Order: sequence, then C-alpha cells, then structure tokens
Amino acid sequence: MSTRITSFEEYKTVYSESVKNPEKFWVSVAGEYYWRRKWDEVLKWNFSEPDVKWFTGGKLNITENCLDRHLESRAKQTALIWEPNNPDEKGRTFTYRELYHEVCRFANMLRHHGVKKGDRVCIYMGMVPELAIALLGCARIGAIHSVVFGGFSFNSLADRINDAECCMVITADGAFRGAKDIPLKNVVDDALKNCPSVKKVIVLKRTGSDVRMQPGRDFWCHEEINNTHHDCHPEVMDAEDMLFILYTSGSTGKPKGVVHTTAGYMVFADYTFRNVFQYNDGDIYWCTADIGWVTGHTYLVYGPLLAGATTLMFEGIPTWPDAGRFWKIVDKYKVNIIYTAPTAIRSLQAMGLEYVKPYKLDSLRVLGTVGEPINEEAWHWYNDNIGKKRCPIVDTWWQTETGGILITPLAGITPLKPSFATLPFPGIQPAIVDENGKELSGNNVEGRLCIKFPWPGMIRTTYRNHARCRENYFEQYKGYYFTGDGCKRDENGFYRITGRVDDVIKVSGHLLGTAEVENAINQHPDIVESAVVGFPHAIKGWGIYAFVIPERERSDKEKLKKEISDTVTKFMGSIGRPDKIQIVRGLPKTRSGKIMRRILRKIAEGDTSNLGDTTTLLDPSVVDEIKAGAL
Ligand code: 7RM
Repeated sequence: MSTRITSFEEYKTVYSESVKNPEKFWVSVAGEYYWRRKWDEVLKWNFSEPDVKWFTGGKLNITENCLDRHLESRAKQTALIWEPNNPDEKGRTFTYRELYHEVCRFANMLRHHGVKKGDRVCIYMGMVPELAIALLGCARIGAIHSVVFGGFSFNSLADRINDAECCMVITADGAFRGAKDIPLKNVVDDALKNCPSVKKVIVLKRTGSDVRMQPGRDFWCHEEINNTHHDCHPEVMDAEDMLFILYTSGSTGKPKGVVHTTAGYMVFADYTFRNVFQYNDGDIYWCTADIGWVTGHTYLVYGPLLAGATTLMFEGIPTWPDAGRFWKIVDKYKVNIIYTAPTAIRSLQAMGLEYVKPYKLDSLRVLGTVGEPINEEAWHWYNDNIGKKRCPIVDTWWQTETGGILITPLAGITPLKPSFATLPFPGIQPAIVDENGKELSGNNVEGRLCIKFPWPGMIRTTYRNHARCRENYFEQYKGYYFTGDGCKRDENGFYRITGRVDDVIKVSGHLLGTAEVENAINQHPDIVESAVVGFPHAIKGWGIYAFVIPERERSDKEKLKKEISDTVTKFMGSIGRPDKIQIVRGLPKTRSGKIMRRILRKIAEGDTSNLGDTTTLLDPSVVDEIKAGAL
C-alpha cells in the first residue's frame, strides 16, 4: 500500500524524491490499483505539442477500482451518504456493495440503450445519488461523461452537448435547491431543439413536476432500469482512454472541453485525496461542491471512492432552510472532514454566529477550502468558529485542467499560513515566471504561476481542438503549463495565489468567462454591445459588472436592466447574472476598435483616480461619462 505521508520531514523527503525521479515516484503510487494489465511505459511527454501520456499500455477500468476492489473488505461499509435538500425528507445511504450494484444496473441500462465505449453522454442533474451513479455507470462501459452544472441554462447546455456531440442526455424532471424547484427537463427540451446528435434522454423522477416526454427519445429512468442486471462486465480501458470531458470557461465566448483520461486521473485523484485530507478509515468526509464542477468529480466521487472512503453528498444549499444547514449536517452525520468554498464561508460568516452556536461540530478534524483565494478574515472565522482552533485548514489550489490538487497543505502534517496554499504536492513542480516567461528563482518573488513537469492528473487536450489546448496553456510560456493565475512565493517558499490574470473571473467560486456573459447580454434585442468585467465583492469574491449600450435611449432604465438580467438567466443561467449593469452610450475603445478593459476594470473597482494611459482612446470623453455614471 503506497501509504500516506505522515510527517513534515517525510513530506520533504518524498517531495524531493518525487522531483528527482518522478517516474519512480508515481510508479510507487500506481502499484496498488487493480490493473487488467500493467503499463509498459510510465511517462512520455513534451509540452510543445503538448503530448502527455501516463502508464501507456496499462489496461483498467476506474470503476473496478472505485467499487469492485473494495468489495472484499468494505462491502458493508457506507460508500455514499445522501442528504436531501429538505431536512424533513429521509436521506439515503449506499454501502459499497449497494453502490456497486446500482452502478452496474445503470451501466447495463446505458448499454441497453446503445451507448458504447467512446460515446459521449451529457449528464445534467441536481445533486442526487443517481448523478454519482450516472458518472460511474458511464465509466463502467467506457462512455465519456460530460457533466453540465444544473445551474446552466439551455444555451450553455446546448453548446456543451454540441461540442462533444453527445448521443444521450441523462437528466431529471427537476432539481430541488433551497426553496427553488429547477425545471431541468424543460431546459433540456429547449437545448435539444438545436442538438442533432442526441438520440435519447434518460429522465430521473425527482421533483414530480410536469414534464413532456417525447416518445422514442425520452425514457423514465425508473422504468428503464427496472429489469437490468445488477452485475455488469466493465469495459477494459487503455490508460489513456478518455474518462470525461468537463467544460470550463475561457477568455473567448465558447467554453473549453477539458479532457481527462483514465489511469493518470485515477492515480492522482486518489493519492491527493488521501494525503491532503489525511483520510482515516471510518472517517465521514463531506465535499460540499456540486458534481457539475471538477471539485465534485475528483473529491466527491472519484477520489473518495478510490480511497474506500465514506463520502457525503448534499442536495441543497448552505442557507436553506437557514444558514445553519451545513453545521446541522456536520452534527447529524458526525462529519470528520469538510471541504468547501471560501464564498460559502463568507456568506455564512455574514449571517452571524447564531447559526453556528447551536451545533457541537466536535466531530470535525480537518477543514478544506477550494475555488478561490481565501481572505484572512474568512480563514480565521472558519478556523475559530468551525474548527474551534483544533482543525487544520487545507487551502487547496488547483483547476479543472489539473484534475486534482497541486498546491496545498497536507492536513496536520505541513505548516499552515492563512491565505496561502503553501507548498507543492509531491510530484508537482511549480515555477513563477515574469511577463517574458523568465522563471523567477529563489524566494520573495511574484509573477505568473506555471508548472514545469507533467503530473498524472493533468489535462490531455481540449476536446476535438488540440490547438486550443496548446494555445491556451502551453504556448504563452514555452516549456511550461501556464495556469492563468498570478502568484507570490514568500520568504519561506510558500505559495499564495493572487487570482486570475486573464478575462475569466471567479464568481462565488465559479469560473466565468466575461465574453460568455457578454454573449448572453447581447441576446437582448435592444442591446448593441456590452463589456463585462469583474469587481471585488465581499461575499462572492468577484462580482459581475456589465457596461451595456442600448440601441436607443430608453427612459425605463430599471426595466431594461431587469430585462437584461432575465435574458442572461434564461440564456446562460443565473450564475452569469450581472450584479451591476451600467447603461452607457459608448465604450472606451482604441482606434483599432479594441475595448480597453483595463479602464473598465478600474471604474468597476471604484478606482477612477488614475486610469493610466488613455491617449490611444478613440474618444476619451466616453470615459468621463462612464465615470460619472459608475455604480
Ligand atoms: C478547483 C477549481 C480554477 C481557478 C484557479 C484559481 C482559482 C482555485 C484556489 C484558487 C486561490 C485556491 N477549478 N482557485 N483554488 N485560487 N486559492 N485555493 O476551482 O477550474 O473552476 O477554477 O480557481 O484562479 O485558476 S476551476
């Protein structure tokens, strides 16, 4: 059993060995899985193509490692606990044996509907156990899952389905989230008007709301799964066969389909999970992320199940029925490890301690955060009031593209520093570069964060567009994977991630492309042009500020703003809804027609004293107008 790191000294040794001989290091980790065939070659790589392959020649199925492998020793152990949105509804639990059978039945249903190895299946659901089962069911038969977050609306969904040419959509009639009932199937119906590749839709009954079922295309999950067998022969996959696609926002309007492959992702998900959280047998582990995001993929489903852990899944939101819900769940299930987002912490902090006080929280041993930088105030609030100063906080930095955690403390093992993600995980070789791509050596430096050596969980390509992968991540700084993040290394070599340096913003921990929001705003028939930038937001981290140019002067400005907001919600989803909309007559453009976002960002931040060089502007007077009307 390749083990867990158990002391800071050991971390230092393991880290330095992992850098000296990465292949030997990752082989020592990969040895313990269930391989149908072991690999011929550990690593082949170049970052110029990029071409990265781990464990070539190896054959396996990830679900055999998540499920079958545990049946001997953990058949009766709880694998998955599900807490529904409504605290009065009964939860559900699945032992490893039960989960194994559910996954097999689901997989057989997919096969029965013609889904084959290599087919893409879109999953668009709320946080119900069947969502996790659907992922694993796809992986069981070698189908590539592409989960789309249930908060996205029809156009975002259609874009993602079309890009991956999915043959099937797995969805539900609706999803409960707090006081809301989200009509998922209706959104799917809207999306599918423009998705010719989709032949079948499997619909889970969850909310009981009225849906339209199209004969020959739409099938109720409970009817289809009824007579399926509870064992299912797993498809034997090559190490580098695709496991999933997950779309993430980029600087251009269209999201990128980040591709992860089987073996490397598996090894990385499991090994990071065990070490970062220091999971002990019997622990109850809760990742609050939605499976629609990469955190849910790696640290709610795959990582914990690979490790034989008990993973908790929550359907609802932190503030419903009240802001004590998280802590109520912690006490109810005696959660030992909780992994959540700074934005959730800040929103609960703002609600006041009376929502925390009724709960004991004495089961907690490790706290984690992910998704954005955690400010010191939130860090201390989490540490003092949730962890009661006895639980290490692991501030884990990573990305959809990295597959798993790259820079992080190991809980209780390596030192902490509030607002720092601290040290690289074994096998990870970060580099900070300046604008010209020169690596800044030594400590006390600040620049852009790159990674200079491959790790097993890294992105392999962007789906059906390898050039985009190269341009996005590997071309800007030759020989490096570029993260898009700014970063500092302090006097002790600890890393602090300072935030994005491109046109994407993290809104409540969700990555959003400003161009994506602009596209949605421009769907409003009266809007000629728009420009979206981020502004610092006390709870969300970043808020969305939209400057919009209407076709004609409208006296009912508030009504127009409301319409724009509704357009964005309907077209892309409420996560893109602007916090502020400023109606303007023009945008600051250079003579070549490029919007000077730098100026808009400053205005959105409320810092208009020094807008920098504006001499290249076509019409500098628009800036004064925008400044005067700033919100
Ligand atoms: C896991 C996830 C990736 C971006 C990344 C950063 C930001 C994530 C942290 C963080 C500071 C952290 N995937 N980010 N974790 N920034 N400290 N601990 O969030 O693809 O959705 O976003 O998130 O900017 O590049 S993601």
